[in-house]
Parts: sequence; C-alpha cells; structure tokens
Amino acid sequence: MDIIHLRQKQPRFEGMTAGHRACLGCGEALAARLVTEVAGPDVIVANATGCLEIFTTPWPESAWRIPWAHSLFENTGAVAAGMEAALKAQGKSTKVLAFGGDGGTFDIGFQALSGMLERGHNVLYVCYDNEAYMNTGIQRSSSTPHAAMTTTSPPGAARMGKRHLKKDILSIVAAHHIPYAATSSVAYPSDIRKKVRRAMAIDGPTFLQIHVPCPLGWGYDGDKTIEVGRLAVETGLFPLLELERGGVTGVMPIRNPKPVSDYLKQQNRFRHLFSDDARAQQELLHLQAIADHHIEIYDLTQQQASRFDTDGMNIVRRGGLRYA
Ligand SMILES: Cc1ncc(C[n+]2csc(CCOP(=O)(O)OP(=O)(O)O)c2C)c(N)n1
Ligand SMILES: [Mg+2]
Repeated sequence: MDIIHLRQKQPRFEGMTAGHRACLGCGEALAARLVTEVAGPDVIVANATGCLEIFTTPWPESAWRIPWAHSLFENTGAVAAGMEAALKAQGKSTKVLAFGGDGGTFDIGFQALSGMLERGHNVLYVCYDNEAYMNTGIQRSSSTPHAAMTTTSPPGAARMGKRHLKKDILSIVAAHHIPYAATSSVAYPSDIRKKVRRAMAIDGPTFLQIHVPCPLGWGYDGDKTIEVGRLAVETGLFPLLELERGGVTGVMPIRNPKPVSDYLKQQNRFRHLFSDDARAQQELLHLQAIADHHIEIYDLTQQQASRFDTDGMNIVRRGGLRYA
C-alpha cells in the first residue's frame, strides 16, 4: 500500500490549507498547519499581525477552515482572553488558540500575554518563533539570536550582528506557574503533535514556542528548512523542553551534540562569523558557550541518572510548584 493511499484512508482535519501565499519552505506555514491539524475543528483563533496573518488571508481569500480573527500586533493575549471569557459565559467548550510571531510575543504583545497567563484563561498560546520581525523586512526582535545579522543589526565596525542575547521567553512564561509551557520545532512534527495534544487537554493557560526557520530571513534555500531546524536542536542552541507549573518536566535528549558552526554556516545571517574578521572566532566561541550552557543546565546529553517516559523524553523533575 503506497503512502498516498494510506493518507487517504486516514484523512486528517485540515484547519489551515491551500490558499495561502507563504514563501516556499516557510517553517511557520508548516507549523501552523500541524498545530491546527491536531487541535481539531472545535477551536477559534486570535492571530497577531505578522507573516502568518498576512500570508493566510490575501483578500478576498483565506487559508483558514476554522473560525479565525486578526487581532492587533500587540494585543493577541487580551483578544484571546476575551474570546475565552465570552465562550465560557455562553457555556461553550470551544478551545481558544492564540497565534503570534516572536515579535508579537516576546516584545510588543508580552504585556497582554502575561495578563492572560496570570488570570488563568483557558487558552493555548502558540508562538511561531522565526527569530525576527519577518513580515516588515527582517528587523531584529528580542528573540533574534546573538550575533545574527538582520536589517537592523548589520555586522560592521561597531558590532558583529546583534549585540544582545536571545530572550529566554520560556522561563519568563513558566514563571507565571502555568500548568504547561513547552518548546518544539517544525523539524520534529511528532513532537509538535504530542505537545499540542497535551496542551489541548489542559483546562488553563498553556504556551508552546515553536522554532520555525525562515528561508528568506535566515538566508538559506527553502528545501533546507527541516535540516536547519534539526541542527538548531542537535547543537543545543534550541533545546526542546517541557515545563509544568514552572518546573522542567521533560527534555528531548541529544546524544552527540553537533558543533554550533554546523548550524550557523548554513545561514547567511551568520555569514560574517566565517569571515577573516578577527572578532568572528570570538563570537563563534560565544555561541558555542551558549549551546554548552543549555546542554549543561537541561542535561541534554543525559549525563545525570535519569529515566525516560514512553516518548523518549527525559523526566528530570526539578521541583515544579504544584498548587492548583
Ligand atoms: C503597533 C504596531 N507596530 C508595528 C506594526 C508593524 N508590524 C506588523 S507585523 C510586524 C512584525 C511581526 O514580527 P513577528 O511577530 O516576529 O512575526 P513574523 O512576521 O516574523 O512571523 C510589525 C513590526 C504593527 N502592525 N503594529
Ligand atoms: Mg518573527
């Protein structure tokens, strides 16, 4: 039985489908399709301004097959919270999803997100993290990695790309002690599916940050999205984690971490780190130190005694608060 036949025998719900105008190889489009496939038809989406909102709704068309509303760039958490309160008042069980880019989540929408989490709304917030403001022309965000080139962090005499570090949004979100917060990557579809399923089953605020490589903004060919995404995880630069009530409960182990240069050299945004500029080597060492730090604090290589659950995730309970 060929694979297409198998697929036809098991039709999946398609919440976001044909009719969008994303770039070839767009990680964000694929991730949004996977999330809505798993979340199912009984959902309503509040979607921040950004690439996803723009490319899925080229007027008069729409790629959405679920109720969907465009919020502002800065207020998605508040719009989702309002939707949830209204549905609750009507006695409906429809799950509210909030979608935002890294700019809409880490930066401008953070206040609305924090309020939504703190008030305990039953919303799954998904951040599609492509590490810059892509929709408006690749400006740096607080999610842009250190030393990456964007149109507002060009390498030059003053600095080697972005001066600052990537914000650790997961820790900040987890500090609200919400029931579930996790990172995933579009390079690991079954990991996305598992985490969305987990979040959908929880009656309370949940957060999923999905790493979504961007061929245009990062500077690589569109057929390399999965390869680039995998390398971010395999180097330790983007660890896949699960946190419950603020404590780490699961990590995806990496057996033999790859050097960060394997990941960086695939992308034009890090091209200056492979020049003969005297500062390049130092920045490479700095980025390697960041990956090594992740490997150490989350025990990604499984040096400490640990056990695995059936999905191969390491359960490293680190004293998460349980008060609900
Ligand atoms: C208040 C406000 N400021 C700025 C903008 C312009 N703007 C629209 S989308 C966007 C960037 C979106 O970046 P991100 O959230 O990372 O999503 P991406 O496009 O990268 O998926 C900006 C700056 C806006 N719409 N509203
Ligand atoms: Mg972005």
